[in-house]
Amino acid sequence: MPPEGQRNVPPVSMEIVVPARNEAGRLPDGLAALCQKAAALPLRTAILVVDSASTDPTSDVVRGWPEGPVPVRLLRCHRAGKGHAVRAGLLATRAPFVGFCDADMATDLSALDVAVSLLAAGNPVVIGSRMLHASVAEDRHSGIRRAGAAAFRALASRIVPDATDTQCGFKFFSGPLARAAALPMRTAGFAFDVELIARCQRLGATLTEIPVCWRDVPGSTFSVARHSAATFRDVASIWLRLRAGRAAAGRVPVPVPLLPAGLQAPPAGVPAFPAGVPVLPAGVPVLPAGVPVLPAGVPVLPAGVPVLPAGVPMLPAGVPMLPAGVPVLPTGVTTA
Ligand SMILES: Nc1nc2c(ncn2[C@@H]2O[C@H](COP(=O)(O)OP(=O)(O)O)[C@@H](O)[C@H]2O)c(=O)[nH]1
Ligand SMILES: [Mg+2]
Repeated sequence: MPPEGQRNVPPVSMEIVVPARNEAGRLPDGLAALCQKAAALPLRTAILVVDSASTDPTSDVVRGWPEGPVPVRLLRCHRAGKGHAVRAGLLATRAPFVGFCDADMATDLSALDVAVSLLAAGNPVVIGSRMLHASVAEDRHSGIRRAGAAAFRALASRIVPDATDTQCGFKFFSGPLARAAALPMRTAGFAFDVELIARCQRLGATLTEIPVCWRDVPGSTFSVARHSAATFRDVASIWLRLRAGRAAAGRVPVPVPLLPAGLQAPPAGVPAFPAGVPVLPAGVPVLPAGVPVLPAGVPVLPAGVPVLPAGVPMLPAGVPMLPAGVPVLPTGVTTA
C-alpha cells in the first residue's frame, strides 16, 4: 500500500523513517522536533511514519499533522515488529539519502547535521553509537536490561564486529544501498539492526559511527520480559542465515550502487570522523564546507564589525582608534 499523506510532493533528497507502535503519547513531541530539525537541514527532507498494529491513535496523529515545509506521510504495516516496520519504510523510500530514528527522538537531533555532512561526503552508512568516547548516554534502564544489552552486544559483535552499538535508533544511509540491504531482510523485531548493518557491509559498504547525545525517554516499547528471548533468538538466526547466504553466494559480488549517483567515496585512509570530536550541542549548526574554524582563543567579531582588509595592521593594544572623520597624519608630519 502506498504511503498516505501530502500528494504531489516535489522529490526530496532525504527521507527519514520513524517506526511507531502505540506512540500517540510520545510521537507529537518527537515529530515536532524532527520536523523542526529537518526543515533546517541543507537537504530537502520528508518524514515517513510507519505505524504497525497500533491500538491507539498513532495513525491519527500523523494524518492530522499540519502541512509544513517538511512533508509527513504515514505508512501502515499490518505485521507488528520494529524490524518489519523499518524495512517497509525503507522500501517505500526513493530519496538518495534515507535513515530512521525512534519516535521518542532519544538521540539528540544535532547528530543529524553530522550524519548529513558525512553522507554527502560519500560515506554510505552513518550510525549513532552510544559507546564512543565522545557520546553522552543518559541511561535509566534497569540493571537487568543493561546486563541483557551487554550480552546482546557481545553476541552481535560476532556478526558485525565493526559496530560498537547496533541498537541506537539513529541510522542513516545512501538510499540505493539501504533499499538493496532491506529487501532480503527477515528479522521482524528489535534485532533487525544487526541484519541491516550486516547486509550493508556484505554489499561492500563501510560503517561510519558517530557520537551521539542519547537520553532515555520514558515509555519504551521494548519489554525485557516480552522481547528478550525473541531478540536473542533473532541474532542467532541472523548469524545462521548470513552464513548460509555467504556459502550460497560463493565469491561473486552482488552489483549494488553503494552511493547515490554522482557521489564518490572519500579517499581511503582518511578518517571520516576523527575520534574524540565532541558532539555539537543542540542548536549549534555545523559550519558549511570550506568555512574555516577559528583557532582557539580568537574571539568572533561582533555582528557588523568589518574584518580588516588584508595587509592593514591591527592597532597595538591600548592605542585608541581615531574617531570617524579625523584624518590620519601623513608619515613624518607631527602635531604641534
Ligand atoms: N511500527 C512499529 N514500530 C515499533 C514496533 N515496536 C517498536 N517500534 C518503534 O521502535 C522504536 C523503539 O524505541 P523505544 O520504544 O523507545 O525503545 P528503546 O529506546 O530501545 O527502549 C519506537 O519508535 C517504537 O514505536 C512495532 O512493532 N511496529
Ligand atoms: Mg527509546
